[in-house]
Amino acid sequence: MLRARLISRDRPEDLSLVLRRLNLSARNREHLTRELGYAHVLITGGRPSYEEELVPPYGSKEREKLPTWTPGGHLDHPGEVLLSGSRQQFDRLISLARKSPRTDGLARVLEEVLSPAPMPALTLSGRRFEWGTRTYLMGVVNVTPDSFSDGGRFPDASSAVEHALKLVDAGADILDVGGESTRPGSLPVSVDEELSRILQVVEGIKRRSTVPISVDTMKAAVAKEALKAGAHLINDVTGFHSDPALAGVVAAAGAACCLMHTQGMPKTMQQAPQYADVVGEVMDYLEEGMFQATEAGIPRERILVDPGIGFGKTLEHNLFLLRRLEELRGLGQPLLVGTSRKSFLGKLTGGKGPQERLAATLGSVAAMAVLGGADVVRVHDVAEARDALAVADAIRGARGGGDLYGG
Ligand code: 9MG
Repeated sequence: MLRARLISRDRPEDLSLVLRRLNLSARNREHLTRELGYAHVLITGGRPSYEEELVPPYGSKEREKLPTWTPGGHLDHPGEVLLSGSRQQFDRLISLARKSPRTDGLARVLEEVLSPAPMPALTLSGRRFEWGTRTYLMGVVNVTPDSFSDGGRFPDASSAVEHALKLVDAGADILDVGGESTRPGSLPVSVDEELSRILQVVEGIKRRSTVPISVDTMKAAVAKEALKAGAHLINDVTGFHSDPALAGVVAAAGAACCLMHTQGMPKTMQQAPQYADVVGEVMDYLEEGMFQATEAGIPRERILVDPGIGFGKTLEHNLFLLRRLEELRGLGQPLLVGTSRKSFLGKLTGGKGPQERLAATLGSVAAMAVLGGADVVRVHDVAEARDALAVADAIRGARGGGDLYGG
């Protein structure tokens, strides 16, 4: 699959601030930001012939007007190339590539990563999620007897509802109700069992709050009843790869979905996770799910994607994905990420158990927010995560460098 992956880019907001300090007009600032801003983009799945079709010979003046072209030496990945250059150089390459149907695909993927269209807001239960303004909070309501961090805490539906309402008071923007554990090693449950765990909880929350409700299920039959009971979003940890009827159920209800990546199913997923390119494979998987979703009639603006931290991944895979979330932005969808109390945090903090991972969870949440990586974070400890995000989001949005920077 042809893909442009943004490896790094100067932040246009930061360049523009420095140009403002130099007292340049807004028009000049915009022009210079394009000329000076630099990006590295990795092309995978491209044609080896792109170079001869698009790039003039070495030493020619025309070649200098395009990004530097560094092809990969891999025999088994012949279309890989790293493009490095200013925005102006990329613009020239894009207009050149657009001229022929043989290279038009390259122009399209480059535009997608370098000038991403703003993601339209999502409205759920009357609440607007305006992507890019802050990091939203999804509060976890597990109603499973064996969930890894809070399983068995709620003896009945009404105590789960009470807990859910506390999360809303603490600042949850959406709740995620789950009746089947996805903890590594866990076994599937029947549709009836899953429904008996979640339906009363969804109905109970609905009666007392207008908070948007997500239901974490991979089964179409469960999703159908949950949506009838008033859920607004289906969170499928298999990203529409396990039940072929699920996308149709979500589409028919006009609901939203979160498509998560996993390698394998919970029972065995942590046995020997392996990737040649974890970011690329996660993106391919999520894109397949997005295709199922849109084919079934779910509009793009109602699809969130999630790299599935801890689902068929080693510690190193998890960390690498978190560090490279910016590449996943190339999918053009809001990103939801769940790190809360997960075992990779225990490994990083000397073997702490799930209940002792709050500080580590907050560290991961803040890091993601500062790096601009997640639009929604899925957490157990909403009040604490809200404070961590208040700080991290403010650092990310900081523009007040003093009078010379425009205040
Ligand atoms: C149900 N569930 C457990 N962990 C999760 C995660 O990281 N993301 C999503 N979307 N769901 C999750």
